[in-house]
Amino acid sequence: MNTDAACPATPFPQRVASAVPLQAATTEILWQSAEDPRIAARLAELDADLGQVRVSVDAVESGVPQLDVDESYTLETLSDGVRLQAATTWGALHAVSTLRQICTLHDLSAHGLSVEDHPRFSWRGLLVDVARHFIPLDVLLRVVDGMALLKMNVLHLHLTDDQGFRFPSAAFPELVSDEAYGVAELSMLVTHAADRGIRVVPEIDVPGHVQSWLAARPDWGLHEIDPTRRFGVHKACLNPNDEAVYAALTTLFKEVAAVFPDDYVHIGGDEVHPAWWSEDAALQAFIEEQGLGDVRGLQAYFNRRVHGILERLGKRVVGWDEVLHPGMPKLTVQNWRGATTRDRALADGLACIVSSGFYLDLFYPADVHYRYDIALSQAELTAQEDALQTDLRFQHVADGMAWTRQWRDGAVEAESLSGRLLGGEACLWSELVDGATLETRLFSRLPAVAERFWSAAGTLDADNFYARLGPLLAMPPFVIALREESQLQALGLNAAQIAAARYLEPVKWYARLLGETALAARIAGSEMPQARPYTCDTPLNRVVDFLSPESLSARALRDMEVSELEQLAAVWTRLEDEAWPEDVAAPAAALAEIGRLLARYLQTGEDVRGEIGSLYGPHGEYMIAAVPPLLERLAGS
Ligand code: TNX
Repeated sequence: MNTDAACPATPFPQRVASAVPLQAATTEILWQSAEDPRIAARLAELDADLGQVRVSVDAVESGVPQLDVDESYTLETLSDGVRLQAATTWGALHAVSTLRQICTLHDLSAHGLSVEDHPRFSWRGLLVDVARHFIPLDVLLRVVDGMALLKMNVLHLHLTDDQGFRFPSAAFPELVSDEAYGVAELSMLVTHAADRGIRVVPEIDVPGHVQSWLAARPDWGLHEIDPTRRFGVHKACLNPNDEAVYAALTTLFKEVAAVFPDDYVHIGGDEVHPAWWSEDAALQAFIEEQGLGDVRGLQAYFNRRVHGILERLGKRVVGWDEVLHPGMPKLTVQNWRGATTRDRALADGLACIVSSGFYLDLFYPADVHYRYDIALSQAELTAQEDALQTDLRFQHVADGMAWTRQWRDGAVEAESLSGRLLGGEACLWSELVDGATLETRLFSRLPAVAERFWSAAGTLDADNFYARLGPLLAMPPFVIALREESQLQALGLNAAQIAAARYLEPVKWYARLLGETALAARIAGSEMPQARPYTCDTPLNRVVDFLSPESLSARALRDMEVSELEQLAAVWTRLEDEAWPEDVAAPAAALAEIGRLLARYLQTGEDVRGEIGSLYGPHGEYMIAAVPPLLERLAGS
């Protein structure tokens, strides 16, 4: 049986017919096979008395995990303890994660339990962008712990970009940002991850997204360029017709391979700005001479060269979906620009990792990610993309979302898709995320993605998922509500303000990142990154930064008793009496007005839905998350 990743409460815990309550005072491991130190360590961390844990692991693994290892396991409660069986350490580690969830969220002793579990996809990843904002090692270690609890198995580190270079190159120290990891730190991360069944895949993004490199090494590009703190697509690009560039990449990737033992290396390849290459006479002559066609063909040439370098290092290579081209080497394609690049990759016989639908930087609620099943047909997935534009929650960004339809150019109709769907990756780009804000941003929605990648295709009941999500998010290392509360307290909010702020959410999609001017420019077809409101130096220290992107308080309004609604309405009407941070004053006033409208409805039965709906937002960078569930609640009552 295939079961849930996020919380194994459903559907699997089945009462074993003869189960008697567990009478355990201590946990004692009885090895039925060779002792497995990794399993012993994880079991020792469980804060529970499990009795005798009989562990049988056919293949005890001491190295790093790889794609396609056997991750299946079985668990069973016995009268005096638990039986855990797995073909490999990797499967046994998942069994311990399941046990940890059960011990925390349920009463193990009351459950006769029989679980037979395995993942649906073997690549269940998370990208963390450590380049735009540096993410300290201790945060990454907790990210790994959270991934392990969700049975995810690939941490993709986006190590380099225009704004930062976080890999500690000894050969090219001039590239390395002031804030970067040490080799020992990265090795510790790799070990910490492997001990939890997680691979670490490094990304060195080339040939675009390299302004940080070229500011230090202009000889690898075509023009002198300053360092940048701005976001957006930059023109800086490596010179693809310079042997010194390939020599440097050979040296750099050797260093990367020495630190990251995984079979895969990611070479980026996204958003290569055409300006430098198309305006350079020598490169145009090179394109002509080599019959490459255009700058896209030139990127395919570059990719073939880089693929060759990595192949000689024994690596397999992943690239973003812009690498798709008739002249491309055999790369694994990571889809991100909407659903259709998945089928373009699969139609070319390539392996594919799906990330469109799982962008955690877009502030989407979990249900959006939860229903995006990566094995659905292209037509079903594009229909889901289109549906977001008519979803009330995304009305304020519907025009921007419609702009992404251009990504469907070149879509193929699936006649035969011979490539392999390896799995998927959630992505957390960090323009608006730093070490202090990452965990709330990430863990609030990651369980939805993890469950999508692990569980059976039919596990799609969002209400059921949300019923399990709240308790799960209270577990370490997630502790969403606790972290949110202490960070809002540190901003000076009192308890009433924190409770009210929990009915707000950040605006959706790229509305924060682009701001009004750049958003309008993008829709009009001329992106103006200089008009973006945020840079690397903008402090991420306001309420909007610490709030969970999805308000579970708001969701709970759908089922609230009338008496509770009355109390809430009364509390909201008084919100303007509080001293609010400047950017929260407007949404707080709107919530107060909604309180008055709700009170009026509850007293008179008058239809106030139109007025409540008109207060939804945006109010600066906030939406009143309470509005959509309230409208639903009022429609139903
Ligand atoms: C596009 S997604 C990018 C990233 C940005 C993201 C959000 C992808 C492969 N490239 O460099 O962080 O948009 O702005």
